[in-house]
This record gives sequence, C-alpha cells and structure tokens, in this order.
Amino acid sequence: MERKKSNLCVSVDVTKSSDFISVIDAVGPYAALIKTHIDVLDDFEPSVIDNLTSLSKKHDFLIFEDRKFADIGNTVELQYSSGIYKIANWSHITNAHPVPGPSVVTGLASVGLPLGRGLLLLAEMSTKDNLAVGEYTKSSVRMALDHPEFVIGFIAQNRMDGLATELGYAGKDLLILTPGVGLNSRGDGKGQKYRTPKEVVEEAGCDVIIVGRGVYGDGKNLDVADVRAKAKRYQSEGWLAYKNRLAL
Ligand code: 5BU
Repeated sequence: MERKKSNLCVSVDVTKSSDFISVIDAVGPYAALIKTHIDVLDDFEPSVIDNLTSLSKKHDFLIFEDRKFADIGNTVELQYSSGIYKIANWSHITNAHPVPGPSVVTGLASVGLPLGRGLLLLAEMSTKDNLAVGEYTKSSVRMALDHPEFVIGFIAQNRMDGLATELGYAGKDLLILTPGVGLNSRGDGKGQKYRTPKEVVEEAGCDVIIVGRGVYGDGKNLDVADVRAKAKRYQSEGWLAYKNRLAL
C-alpha cells in the first residue's frame, strides 16, 4: 500500500476470462490488491491463473480470492487446496465466515500457513439487514485475535479496535478491508449498500476500499480506458481519505 500509494482493492467480477485479464491489466497500476471470485468465470482454465500471477508480479499487487469459506475444518482444507481452482496455490489472501467457529481458521491455516498465506475473517457485511452484527461481530474479533499467526484482518464496515480493547486485546489492531464502496450510487437494488471512500476510510476508520462495479461498470461492452480512469480516481480518493485519517 505504501509503495504504490494505494489502499484500493479492485473486485473483478466479470464472467469472461479475456475481460477478467483485460480489466486486471488496466487497473493493476492503481490497485494494492485484486479481489477475485474465480468460480464466476464461464471459461475458466488453468492458464487464467498463470496470467493472473504474471499480472500480480508485473503490477505489484496481491491476489485475494473472496471464497468466503464456511464449513468444517476438513472440508475447508479440501476446498482451499484442491478441486479445479487450487486456491491456496495462487491466492495470497482469502477469507472465511466465522460461523463454524475457530476450526474454520485452523483448518485453513493447516494449508495456508506453510505457503505464507493470510486470512481475513468476515466480521461485518455490506448488505441490507445482514446478520453479522453485535455478539457475532465481537466473537469474530476474538477468533481473529486468537489466531494472529494466520489472520491478518477483517472484512468489515468499521474499525474493530474498540471491540479488541473490550475483549482484552488492547493495542492489537488488524487490517479492515471494506466492500460496498461507490462514488456514484448508494445501492444496486439487490441488497448492496454503498458508501464513499471518505465515509469508509475517514469516518468509519477502515483501511482498504474494495470497489467492483464502481470501476468496471456493468461488465458489458468494457471500455478499458474508462475502467483505467475509474481505478485511478478511486485510488486517489481512497489514498486522500487515508492520509486525512492518519493526519487526524
Ligand atoms: P461491487 O460491484 O463493488 O458491489 O462488488 C462488491 C464485491 O465485494 C463483490 O465481489 C461482493 O461479493 C463482495 N462483498 C460485498 O459486496 N459485501 C460484503 O459484505 C462482502 C463481500 Br463480505
């Protein structure tokens, strides 16, 4: 983030591999992180991963497969390491729902730790009326801070350091990555809620803005120059908000 002056994570949820790679190559210079849902690609084949990995090196970004693991330890180990996607082989960061309890973290860690991977726990969500609130969020923070060797942060809508202090972990602070960010809209009509980079970073104290359709539009008739310009705009708005918060 510091090296690229970017706290932007671009979420690339398009269904054609060629669009996927074009968008990532266009936004790569502006993003610290690229977030994928690899299972939405209609025409996935292993070469997509080779291309993604090359772009990660070319543009100096990390890869975050937004897999949202949520099963027993044994199953998540298999889902993380095996199958068509072999996520642990190429994704630097992935995430999990805390709902199964700490065994979801230890299961994933058994695969990810030897490979130097990191995990985010979903402490809060951006959707209207979601259930990740109150005691659930607090337990997520406890679960994360009990596993500092593997858990590097949260997907959340707010800073979690207050809860950490309440739980007896004063001074322990992890990254907050926040989806539901858009400059031109407050929602998508399908439950998603958007806030601006200023609201998310300066006001709610989050660290990384996750932006999907705000950058690539509806995914139809991609205009790569426009996608690049949007990524540049989110990078500068996000970084300005981050600098403003640090100066507070
Ligand atoms: P959008 O196009 O900026 O709305 O995409 C947001 C992305 O973040 C999308 O890939 C979601 O799966 C992801 N997301 C989210 O929107 N809200 C959440 O609470 C979580 C993930 Br967790």
